[in-house]
Amino acid sequence: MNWSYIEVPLRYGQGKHGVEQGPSKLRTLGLETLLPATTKQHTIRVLPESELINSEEHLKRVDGVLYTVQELAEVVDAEVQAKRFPLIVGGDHSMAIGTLAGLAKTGPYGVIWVDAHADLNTGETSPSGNIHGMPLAAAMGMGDIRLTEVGGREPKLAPEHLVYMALRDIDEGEIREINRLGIKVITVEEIRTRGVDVMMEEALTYLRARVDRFYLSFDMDSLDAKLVPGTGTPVDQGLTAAEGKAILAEAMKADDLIAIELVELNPSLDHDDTTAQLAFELCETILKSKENLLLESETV
Ligand code: NNH
Ligand code: MN
Ligand code: MN
Ligand code: MN
Repeated sequence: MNWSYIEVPLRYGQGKHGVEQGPSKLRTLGLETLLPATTKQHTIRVLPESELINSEEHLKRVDGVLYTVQELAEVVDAEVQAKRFPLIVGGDHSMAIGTLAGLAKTGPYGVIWVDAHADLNTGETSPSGNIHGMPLAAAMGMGDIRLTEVGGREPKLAPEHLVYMALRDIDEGEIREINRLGIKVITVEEIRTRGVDVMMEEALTYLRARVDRFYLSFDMDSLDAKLVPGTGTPVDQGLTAAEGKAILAEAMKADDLIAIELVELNPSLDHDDTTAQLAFELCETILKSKENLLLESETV
């Protein structure tokens, strides 16, 4: 497998400084040593703060988000077309507007969204105006046209091609939409009682009945608040570290997985690098997955 490593130092999708340093923090911890030598590396550009026009209460810093996700969409598309496997690290979750739009260029795909939050708000339903709570709505064609038209007019994702995992902090408007659209939700409780492998199998069976490839987006706040002080919006009753790693390891076993994304590490909020260390270990789980090691040794 040929890897593509994409850093997205974006923070404009939410209000807290520091999340833009996620990728550089992972590098400090030694991430580069985990990347196979042939990995194609990219760092997506962000708009300098001095050029930001922060005028819209319902879509905060929208120009800053758009600047980055447009480029990310192009890079993700190019990498997938070049048959490389992107590992995309953030940065806040608004960047997924770009990932979702980039993947859509080559046709339908499924999504496993591992997150405490649904990220299904529009400017109208959002309690915060933060775009990191909106990427899935934008991808489904809901909300402001500037967000829905990143990468083209057509919706980038169908509601029946999405599975949530670890969801537990959902806004009113989002609950309405999840019910209206019939989106599949897997809770922490189900993961705990039935097991990660069983629930991943269920998610993949659901998606495979509908699409022939999928991507996984992992928000650090899917993990329990106690484990992740270094994320912007921690939520109690989340996944354990072992469960998070097992989800990623299971996903990596699937040969129809086309991309993976890790977001919302905020080193400025962290305590003694605990969240950063955990994010590093999650990357390690991804990059050292069995299948990858197998392929690596084959080429030696
Ligand atoms: N639902 C809230 C909002 O839209 C919080 C979203 N925060 C996240 N999402 N971290 O993953 O503002
Ligand atoms: Mn999120
Ligand atoms: Mn979240
Ligand atoms: Mn379909």
